[in-house]
Amino acid sequence: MSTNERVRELGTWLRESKRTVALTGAGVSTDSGIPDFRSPRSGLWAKHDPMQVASISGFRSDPAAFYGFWSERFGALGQAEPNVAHRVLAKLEARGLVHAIVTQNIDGLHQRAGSRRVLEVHGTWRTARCTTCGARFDTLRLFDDVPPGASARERVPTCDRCGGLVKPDVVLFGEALADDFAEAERAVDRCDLLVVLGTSLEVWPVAGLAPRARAAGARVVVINREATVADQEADLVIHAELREAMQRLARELDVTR
Ligand code: CNA
Repeated sequence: MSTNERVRELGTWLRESKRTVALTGAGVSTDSGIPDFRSPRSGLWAKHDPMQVASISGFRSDPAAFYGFWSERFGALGQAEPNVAHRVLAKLEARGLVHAIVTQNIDGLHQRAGSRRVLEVHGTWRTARCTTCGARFDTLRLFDDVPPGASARERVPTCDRCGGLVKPDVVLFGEALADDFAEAERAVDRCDLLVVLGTSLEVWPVAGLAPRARAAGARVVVINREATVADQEADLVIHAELREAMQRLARELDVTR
């Protein structure tokens, strides 16, 4: 089957389905200029050690190195705009063809594109919390009072109430998932079509949602540039750039406006 035929088949399944859940990952946002983790060369793990910059033990042992990585990323995340994949998913939801988006992304771009039911199972970068007293912060304001030329250690944000270390509300390796995950499992249990987009599906327990959907009797479709862990068990696999696949899908379902 050609990519065109596969996208047409997905269009038919979306029309037939009563409850479709989209499961998205970092690949949905690369066209917005946000690098993913595992793409060869451009992925963040090609340059950074995940255990240093994305684990709770790395955060606790060297918060300055952690924030050295993240404070640069906050700027990029704050400027990113939704792309065609986010926009088509939002339109599909508005037409009743997608019922929920379960996302591993922390960038908030689905909501910015207009999606309403978004379950952020790995949290969000926009807010942060004191690890001691739980006070909440707007991440972008965390660095407001940092003087220019401050050292990496001086840039580590601390709580203005208790002096505790402040951590962004993203789920790091070694941490429990966000509350949204239980809701995501319920949404997947009730769906009859799960469309997996832009994720290698190597991160657990999210990776378990694809076999979970199949066990509940749903069809599983994968759209990704490279092979994923879910391909073998999927009912339909579309290896393509998301921009092209989603544009074709939008034309197929007449949701281009
Ligand atoms: P990943 O393991 O990096 O996989 C991304 C997948 O997307 C890869 O298989 C790529 O081949 C594929 N891909 C990349 N760009 C495209 C494209 N334009 N078209 C089609 N396919 C593409 O990332 P996962 O999401 O699977 O891993 C889960 C991690 C990534 C979660 O913990 C996230 O928090 C984390 N993450 C999120 C963001 C974000 O919020 N935008 C960015 C980077 C990492």
